[in-house]
Amino acid sequence: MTDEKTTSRTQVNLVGLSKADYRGNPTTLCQGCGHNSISSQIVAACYELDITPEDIVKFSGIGCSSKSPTYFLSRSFGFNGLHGRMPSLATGALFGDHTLKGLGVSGDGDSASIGMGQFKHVLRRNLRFVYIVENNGVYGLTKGQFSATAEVGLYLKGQGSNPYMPVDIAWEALVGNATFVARSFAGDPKQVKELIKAALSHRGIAVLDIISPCVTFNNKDNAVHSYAWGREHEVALHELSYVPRYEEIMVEYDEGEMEEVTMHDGSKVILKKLEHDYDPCNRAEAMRMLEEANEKQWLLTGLIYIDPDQPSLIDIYNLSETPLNRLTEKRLRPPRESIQQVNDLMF
Ligand SMILES: Cc1ncc(C[n+]2csc(CCOP(=O)(O)OP(=O)(O)O)c2C)c(N)n1
Ligand code: SF4
Ligand SMILES: [Mg+2]
Repeated sequence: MTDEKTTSRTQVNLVGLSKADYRGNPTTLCQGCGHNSISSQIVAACYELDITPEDIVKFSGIGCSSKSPTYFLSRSFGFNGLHGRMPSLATGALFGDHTLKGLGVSGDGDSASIGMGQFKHVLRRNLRFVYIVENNGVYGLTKGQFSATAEVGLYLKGQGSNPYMPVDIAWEALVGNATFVARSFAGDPKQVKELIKAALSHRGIAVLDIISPCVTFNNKDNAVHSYAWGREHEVALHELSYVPRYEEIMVEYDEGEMEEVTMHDGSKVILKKLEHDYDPCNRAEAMRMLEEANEKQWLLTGLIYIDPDQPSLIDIYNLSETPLNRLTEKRLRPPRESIQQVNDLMF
């Protein structure tokens, strides 16, 4: 056994678990698939945040990406839904038990094609939910057809040239009133991990559009969703380090201005700014930056937008502190007098 493996088995976090307790089954995806790298960062983020795996519930739709919840957090409950239907499944389950943290993995086909309607509506409801789109520009599972996020003019063997303009997941999330919008690249594991940690602490919908290359069907160097293009064009909005409340604040970057964003639950996202003085609370500026990035062909990564103050779906319905699925029959059944009062009001 290597030193690294021994350490990861023996070192435990604040809830007494080792990193191995957060892993899932061995992956069956292609070697080098970006989705595998994202699964590893979900494992690392949950371990570092000291989350008890049983407090998370996983969701997905259909696709290679949607298979990946099997490869992390095997101690958490998981629901593999129908194609494009992850949001309604998650809404129902989290409404039933709002004490669980919801984490969903979808694909660009699953969210930007068949599931676009569901995607848009879960945003405006502000469900407390981490919504990861593993975006590779193709339908990987069904052998590489263009998805709605593929760039116009992309040429793929067996598909020809894509004639359509692409859907931009981050843009759709922003105009759809998502309260947390971020973009990253599977080849940048540190940024992916920090963004997942921040998303897990957000009290509303957190959309992470992660460019995740399909090494089998869409990884030519000139393709926007490839490793080579991503590495060459990535422009980070800021260096990002998420620091939970109970950890000592450590800053590992040398220079530059710092900005602290206070989330609804008091936790913090610490941003180190590069030369551009970027404010992720400014929605209009976020839109302008995305538009400029598209024009200049930058892969803009980092926390693009956050609004920690919007009420979530659970706040809007003013649900009882005890989750609905744990209310006893006695508490669910109103007394005879209350029913009489309602009836009296109606007739
Ligand atoms: C209702 C329905 N229509 C079509 C399919 C076929 N199908 C399975 S996965 C998929 C696309 C998956 O693409 P994406 O979400 O991008 O995931 P990836 O495999 O690229 O990770 C399609 C069209 C299906 N399973 N169900
Ligand atoms: S076909 Fe593409 S998306 Fe699917 S597992 Fe292989 S590399 Fe990943
Ligand atoms: Mg895809």
